[in-house]
Amino acid sequence: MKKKALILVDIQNDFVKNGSLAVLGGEEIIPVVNLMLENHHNDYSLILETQDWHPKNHIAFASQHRGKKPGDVILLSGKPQILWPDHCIQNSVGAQIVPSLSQNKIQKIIQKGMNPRIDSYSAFFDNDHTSQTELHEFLKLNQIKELHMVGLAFDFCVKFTALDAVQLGYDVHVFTQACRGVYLAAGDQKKTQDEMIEAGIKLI
Ligand code: VGL
Ligand code: ZN
Repeated sequence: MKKKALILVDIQNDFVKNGSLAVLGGEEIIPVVNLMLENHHNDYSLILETQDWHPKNHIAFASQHRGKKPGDVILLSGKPQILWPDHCIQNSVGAQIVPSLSQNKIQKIIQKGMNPRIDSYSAFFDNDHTSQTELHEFLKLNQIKELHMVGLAFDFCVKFTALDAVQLGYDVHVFTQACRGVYLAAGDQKKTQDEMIEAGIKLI
């Protein structure tokens, strides 16, 4: 049997109702994830949570750019970067894991987005792929071959974490009932799903 890990992506106060970057219906995934944790925790060798964890001067915040607002796009080293409202600032309430999530089964938290100069949607690599978190090493150490993912936001951190995971050789399954997306443009949900399926990610 392949060893499996469950990764809960960015289930943090700022991404649910009343959060600064609230994802529509983000809080609806909490009971679904809690049920998975309750009923299926024995299927997993590891259960991890990722945490967006930005310094307050992060370059992806619109507040750091004169005359820019959330949703605007700038070029960073020639690559488009969407600007966001300030969110998940280190040690703030908004950065905390949503308190109604059952956290007693979570064995490790992987933080990301700490470098103020570059964004990091994926829990494996920064967006320019030059530096990586401890996630891959930790999964290798535990001989994990299969990853199941849930969380926020489907079209950003879940997507890029899943895409990197496939690239790294994991068998990746995403439970869409326990995900919600930002969907900046009409059709983004379908586009994200197609992209993930094309990459070999299994959508459940
Ligand atoms: C996320 C935008 C900015 C996410 C994080 O968790 O999907 N999205 N930072
Ligand atoms: Zn962020």
